[in-house]
Amino acid sequence: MSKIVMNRRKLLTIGSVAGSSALLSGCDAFDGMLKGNSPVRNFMESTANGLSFRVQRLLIGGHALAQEFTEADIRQPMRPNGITQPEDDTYKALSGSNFADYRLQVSGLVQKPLALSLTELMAMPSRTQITRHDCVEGWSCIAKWTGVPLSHVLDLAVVKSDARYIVFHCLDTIERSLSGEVKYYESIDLVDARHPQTILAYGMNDERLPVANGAPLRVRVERQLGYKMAKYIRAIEIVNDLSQFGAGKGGYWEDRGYEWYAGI
Ligand SMILES: Nc1nc2c(c(=O)[nH]1)N[C@H]1C(S)=C(S)[C@@H](COP(=O)(O)O)O[C@H]1N2
Ligand SMILES: [Mo]
Repeated sequence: MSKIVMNRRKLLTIGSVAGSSALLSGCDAFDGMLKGNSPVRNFMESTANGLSFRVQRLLIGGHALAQEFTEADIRQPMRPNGITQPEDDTYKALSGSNFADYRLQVSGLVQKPLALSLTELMAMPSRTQITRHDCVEGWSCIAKWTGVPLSHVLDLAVVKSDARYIVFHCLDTIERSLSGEVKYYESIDLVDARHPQTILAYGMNDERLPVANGAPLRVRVERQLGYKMAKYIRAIEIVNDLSQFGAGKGGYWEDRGYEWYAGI
């Protein structure tokens, strides 16, 4: 096993710079170096994606765990990024009543569509993990996450055999332009969805998930870059084709050029 990991590390040497594996400690490390639309960064990103998808799936399979850390490694509060305070009326109404009326919708290619309250989600089996979040902007942060494994929710809904992807629909509007409002969305495949560290998190650093970090519910997909980890999740839809959402690339940032498979 360690030999395989070594091989993977070697192969991913270039790619890991974008994901900043192992090298970073604080949130601000690398800030300023990988900003903007630099050709170096673009090269590293595309290399990381092309390599990591093939290498991760072929050499280490779908279920290798991302590194987990200890309490002592949590050196600062989780840095919020992207939308940190949704201005949407629906969101404001839900947060105004402390998410008592929140229901996670689970629909699409399932035998039993679900609508789950936070109380129901929190009563399900839970997993807690201390992991490092790597943003494509070049910073990383270690935090403790608690939530229900996505695989558990998928089993309750009974996923149909032709399903391939999970789409996360979010409550926050990330873009307001002349052509309209765009809500954040993301998607992962069923291998990542059923990964043991993929959780729907409602807790962070032993407290309820703060609004800035995605309350009431955000996904953790620990072997992927930060933009894959949708915050403010309203619904999860199980599908076999991503072309019908947004511009068809599988996520808000993917529709703007980022790779769909952001493995690190
Ligand atoms: N709904 C939603 N999810 C999102 C974003 C966002 O703007 N809206 N930003 C993404 C990006 S780029 C990152 S790095 C992480 C940031 O999570 P954090 O605020 O907990 O640091 O959330 C991701 N998920
Ligand atoms: Mo990010």
